[in-house]
Amino acid sequence: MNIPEVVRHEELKNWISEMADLVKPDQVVWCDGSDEEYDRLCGELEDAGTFIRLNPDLRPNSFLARSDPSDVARVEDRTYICSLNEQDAGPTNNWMNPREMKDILNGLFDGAMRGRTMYVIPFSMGPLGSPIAQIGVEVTDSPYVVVNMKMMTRMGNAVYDVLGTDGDFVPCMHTVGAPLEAGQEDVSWPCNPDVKYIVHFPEERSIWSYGSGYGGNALLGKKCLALRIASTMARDEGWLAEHMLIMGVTEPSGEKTYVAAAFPSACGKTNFAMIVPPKQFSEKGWKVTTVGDDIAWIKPGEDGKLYAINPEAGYFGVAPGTSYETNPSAMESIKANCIFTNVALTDEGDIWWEGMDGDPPAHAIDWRGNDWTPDSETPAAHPNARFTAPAAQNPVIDEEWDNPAGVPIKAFVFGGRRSGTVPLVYQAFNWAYGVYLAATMGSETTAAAFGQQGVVRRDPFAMLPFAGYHMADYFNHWLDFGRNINDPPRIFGVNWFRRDEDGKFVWPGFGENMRILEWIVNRSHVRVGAIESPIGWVPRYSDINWDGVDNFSKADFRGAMTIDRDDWEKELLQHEELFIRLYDRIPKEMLAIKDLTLSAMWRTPDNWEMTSDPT
Ligand code: SAT
Ligand code: MN
Repeated sequence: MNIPEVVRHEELKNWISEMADLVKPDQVVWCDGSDEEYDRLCGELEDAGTFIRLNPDLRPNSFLARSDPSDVARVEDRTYICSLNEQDAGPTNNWMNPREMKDILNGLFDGAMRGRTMYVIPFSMGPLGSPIAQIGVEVTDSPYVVVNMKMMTRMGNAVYDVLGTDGDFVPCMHTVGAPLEAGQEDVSWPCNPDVKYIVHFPEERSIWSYGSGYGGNALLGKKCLALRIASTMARDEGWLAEHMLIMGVTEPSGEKTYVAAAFPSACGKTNFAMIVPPKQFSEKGWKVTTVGDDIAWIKPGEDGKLYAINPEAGYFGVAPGTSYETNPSAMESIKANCIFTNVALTDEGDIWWEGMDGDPPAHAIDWRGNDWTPDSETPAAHPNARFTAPAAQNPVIDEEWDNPAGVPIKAFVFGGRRSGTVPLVYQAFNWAYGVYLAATMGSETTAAAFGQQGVVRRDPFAMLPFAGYHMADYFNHWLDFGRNINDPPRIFGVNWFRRDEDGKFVWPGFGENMRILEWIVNRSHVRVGAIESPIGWVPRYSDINWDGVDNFSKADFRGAMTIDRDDWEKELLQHEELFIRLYDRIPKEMLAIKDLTLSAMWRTPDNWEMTSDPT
């Protein structure tokens, strides 16, 4: 094996040669992260039929990949947290004894890269050398993974300088699990349709992934390292690894406030991170800029403030529904130099998906490679089709997004998709109430039928599939963390998805969310009023800036803000179900706050009008 000179880390070299002995590839390639390497690999992917080069006039230097229909999303039921003790993984994670799991994996990985190339990918999650960043090294037999990692992380030789001779790194093993026998022809998307394992060893801080080439199953820097492993590091070391976007909100005065927000998958996180303020705001000088759209790592600074970085360097965004109407900055970000997976191909050699601006094409090739017309019964793009785009192409990227020191966070926002019960916006009374708010957040799994509520899945902190340890310990870590900060960020809940009795959304959403964001920013600087409701502080109609709105009445606002006692009694019972599931380690604060909220509900008079202006 030819080890490049830049690699001076004995432990890393040993690990790579051990792995090569195990998986038995035809050759080992140490990736340098250069543009030349990227172009060469994209060319090879084209030759192999994995990539289709898009029309260079319409979508320069961009490619389409179609995955195997069995390999289109993260596989939560195949994802494991293999801590030494089962209790440490908690009831919300799959667990197996680490020794048993190692036996399985060693068997599966033995010879798994036969007939293929083993790539070694050095990468940094976060700006190189940032005190908040972490280094990983991924070994993979998928060149598709290599080129995606180049966009999603800081990848390349510079990582070895940071690593030196004895720096820490997270070893990430990945194989598509499809070895090639001599003479066997490859397929365009190799994977193992029958066997998949996405495995984390939190004590050892290592990741093993087998059988999938898609997204978070295979790009191991993202959900596996930056959330599951990092959350355990954060617990042990006193910081936070969160499923949050980070945005900068600039006011007409020039003051900028950074806000971090957590939403479960498919609640429009990327859109919110790139929100376009309504004309009445932008004309006055309001601006929103993006630090990150998916993950935040947050550490207390010497000055007592909390500093956040986006550990990623690209966006792996859901394509369907993305348009100039819903997210112009995302559309600008994907004009060139992108990889598209499982979207449709137009006759002109461009991409298309459901929800894109304009009319659907009269004919296209769908994500399975079949002819498609608007009359077809199946969608042209897979619902989980993705774009991979460099963050630097985002026209509203924050100027501090790459700052190794991070940006100071002033507010945390938590939101789910709820057709009822949860008001448009409310602010937790204090840190512990905020932890409660986040711990009990939920989202509806299925689109709600008219007038009916869908099924609510509790998704604490939007971390249900991503917490690398016992969820109740995670709540405890948040409580502890807040105890040690003098002036912690304020915590808010939002719900853009409430519906009326006719099933219609009560809040217009999109750019109008800026009005709620302004209140959040003002509240986090303690400079606007609010009134007390049983669940937290809420704005009066007059506390929100309605400039330029003529079709949202005070009554509409009341509809969006209602906190109904019967609904909340049911809601609190559902919180209790979550707590019972986590009973062995649930912090007593959670139970106390539930009881306090219930008694506050009962102390509130029946005719209480929280949206009335006290004049
Ligand atoms: O595939 S990813 O895990 O990167 C995205 C997602 O499913 O949230
Ligand atoms: Mn996500």
